[in-house]
Amino acid sequence: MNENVKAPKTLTPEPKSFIGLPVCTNWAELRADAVLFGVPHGKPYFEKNFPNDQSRAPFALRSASDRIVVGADSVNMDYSRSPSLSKGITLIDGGDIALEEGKLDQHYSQAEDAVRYALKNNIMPISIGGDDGVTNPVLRGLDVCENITLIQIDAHLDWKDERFGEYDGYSSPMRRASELSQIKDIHQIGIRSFGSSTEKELKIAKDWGAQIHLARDIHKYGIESVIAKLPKGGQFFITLDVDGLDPSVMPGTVALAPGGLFWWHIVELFDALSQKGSILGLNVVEMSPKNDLNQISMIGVGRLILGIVLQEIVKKMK
Ligand SMILES: [Mn+2]
Repeated sequence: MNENVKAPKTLTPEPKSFIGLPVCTNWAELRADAVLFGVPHGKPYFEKNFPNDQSRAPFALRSASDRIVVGADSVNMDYSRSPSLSKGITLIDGGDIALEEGKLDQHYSQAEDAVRYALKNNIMPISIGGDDGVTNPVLRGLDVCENITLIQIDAHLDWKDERFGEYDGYSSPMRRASELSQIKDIHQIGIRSFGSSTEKELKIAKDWGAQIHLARDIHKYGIESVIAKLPKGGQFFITLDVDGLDPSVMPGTVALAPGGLFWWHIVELFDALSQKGSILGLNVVEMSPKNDLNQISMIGVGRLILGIVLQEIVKKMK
């Protein structure tokens, strides 16, 4: 277990905090049940691709605040008051991880520090990318915990060892995860696309024991077929690449692939994780504001975040 726990340096959230939450950029003073923070920059494969549109996602998500929840109360206010943010739950906007002098290594290590610092202090980390490269440091920061079941929602397998010499890019997060001692098992949910693995990597993933749940099977047999395979009493960490969802649900992404998960699939999956065990935290990546449609992807992601935080923390308070 890593004992080297440091608070990250973060910047004031722009244009305003997520759903009007209180802001804390000095994490040494952070007291909360959960903290949301941006990690705008994944390591690019080519310099010309930096920065990318995904790096604007924390800004775009916060910009959609007024359409995510009203009065920071219940997400489902029209038909259910509970769970509710007014029940003494502290969710804080922790700002964005800084990018000092363009140093991506430092950006990554601060993202790692942020996750580690939050977990060590019993605060649920909610990291907002950035492209899927961001997932690499986020998962490394989980090393203050053990026996984690990693839940990856994604159209892509992401088991490439490296691409263009980069080992920490957006095609490698599951490969890097498989090397971490804190990751006990991996469930890959919504898989249906191409580009982040070949037959060789697929074999490596299967040999390692990754459980691959194809989107096609989920539509055929229901999300219950996935839920049945998740460990009871599991300690789950969710990494959500929004391209795992169907483009009709989440158009605001880059690597669109037909046939993805629908809204209620993901809601039921998250509810089941909370019922079966505990959710350590959430990482959301690959949101692309320029491809979004009337902010629907940002609204969806915002509501998923609140759903998880509220459900999980209300459960702990009982
Ligand atoms: Mn993907």
